[in-house]
Amino acid sequence: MEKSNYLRSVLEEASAKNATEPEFLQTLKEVLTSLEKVVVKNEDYYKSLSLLERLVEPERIISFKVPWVNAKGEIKVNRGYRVQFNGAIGPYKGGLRFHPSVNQSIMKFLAFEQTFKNALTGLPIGGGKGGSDFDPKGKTDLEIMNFCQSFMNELQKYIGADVDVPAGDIGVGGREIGYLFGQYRKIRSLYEAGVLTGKGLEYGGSLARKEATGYGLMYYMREMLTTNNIELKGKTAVISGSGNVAIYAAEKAKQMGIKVLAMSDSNGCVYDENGINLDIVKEIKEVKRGRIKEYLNSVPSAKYTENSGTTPAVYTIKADIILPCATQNDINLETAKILVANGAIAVGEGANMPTTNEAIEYLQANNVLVAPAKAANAGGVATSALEMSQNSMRYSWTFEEVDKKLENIMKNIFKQCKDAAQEYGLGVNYVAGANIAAFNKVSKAMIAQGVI
Ligand code: NDP
Ligand code: 2IT
Repeated sequence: MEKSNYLRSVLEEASAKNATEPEFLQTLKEVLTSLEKVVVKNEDYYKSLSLLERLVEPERIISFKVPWVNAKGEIKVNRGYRVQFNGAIGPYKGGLRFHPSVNQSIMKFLAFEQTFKNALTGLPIGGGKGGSDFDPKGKTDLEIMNFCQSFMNELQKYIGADVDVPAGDIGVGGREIGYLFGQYRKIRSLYEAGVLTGKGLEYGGSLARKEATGYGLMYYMREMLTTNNIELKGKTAVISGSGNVAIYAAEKAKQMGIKVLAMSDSNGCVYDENGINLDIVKEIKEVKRGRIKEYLNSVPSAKYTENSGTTPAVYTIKADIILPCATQNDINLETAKILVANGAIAVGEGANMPTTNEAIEYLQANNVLVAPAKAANAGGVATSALEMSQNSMRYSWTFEEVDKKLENIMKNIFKQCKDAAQEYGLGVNYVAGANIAAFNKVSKAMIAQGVI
């Protein structure tokens, strides 16, 4: 294959410049490498515009102090971020993550991926991401509220319905969005519904937003499998995670006739040979905010395995469909080898970058279909964009209307991945297909708007 010297030099320069940011470098390598054939075709043109150099540099990185008072009256300080990566297609859009692991590298990788993902939705949204190294685990409601209010005191300077529209991600769900929205409304003395998405249904939220990422993942999976003549009905699945994405992926999988054998959290996984009972998982995670291990209190016949080593226990369970819906780099090369040995057919990335670059290569080389995160989990942000549309119209669609739009969007996203892979002779490499299709859109928008 012809190589692009331009692409290689941009990657080298970016690697040197971002040497201390491994997650950001990982996504840059995956994306740029998969664009080789596209860049080779337009080498001189892109080089003359310094297009790739401009693509890999965030438009703006905001970092701020978040002081707050805990239930004991102690003063705590966390660090907040918002990375506004690329606004060529629309206002910056992307979630907020509250997790102790949050740092600038993770924020940049997520915001970069979000730019590509949002382009694939076909809706007018640019790419951004934010969050904090705050750990919500074990905090009281009041502590969460205090933190969210302090976080918003600063964040409000940088967001707005036509500027930047945050939503949820790990550790940020309906409760947090409510507190963030309340504080924004108080500070600005303004009811600006479209400033945040994932809102409660009583104050401007969209029906089906909560379900959208997981449902969308399964709509994409169905397109991918049926295109490859594989029936979904009767298959088995395991799901890493038991948060928002995992729960609604499991719900839709079950509706499609797939048996979900196991789900997990960061401590370990539960295996239920009769299929996971989602009502129990919802009660544990959405109501009690407990641990997945508690599933055994309701289903004593289920098995719980604590995580140990570098392969989360959930991936040692044999299943046809593997749905990583927890966090980044959950599936490394060693885990990919276990999945292949166990006869997995497909991996659907509900989480962002859950599979390392080496693991993706190994899975694809061994005929496991990979549904790439940027495409397969885009249903969440797409439905956020539908929430923004409803807010602008001061109107709301029914659950069925939103769900139907989501399904069509996911079908269209899969088609873009498939067509781009075909055009460049990449077979069923939908990972490259997603990157190419998204790049084509973002790059055209950037070129049209000049050097800004
Ligand atoms: P939640 O906070 O609702 O759930 C996260 C789940 O992942 C929990 O079960 C958590 O377990 C588990 N987990 C395991 N290991 C880790 C780890 N090291 N760090 C963080 N979580 C871990 O988050 P979401 O379901 O919203 O997000 C899951 C993934 O999906 C993330 O990668 C997110 O970026 C992505 N995503 C989310 C979208 C959304 O709309 N929410 C849209 C598109 C992608 P524990 O409780 O033990 O921490
Ligand atoms: O990773 C993601 O796409 C999200 N966390 C959802 C972002 C959004 O704006 O709904």
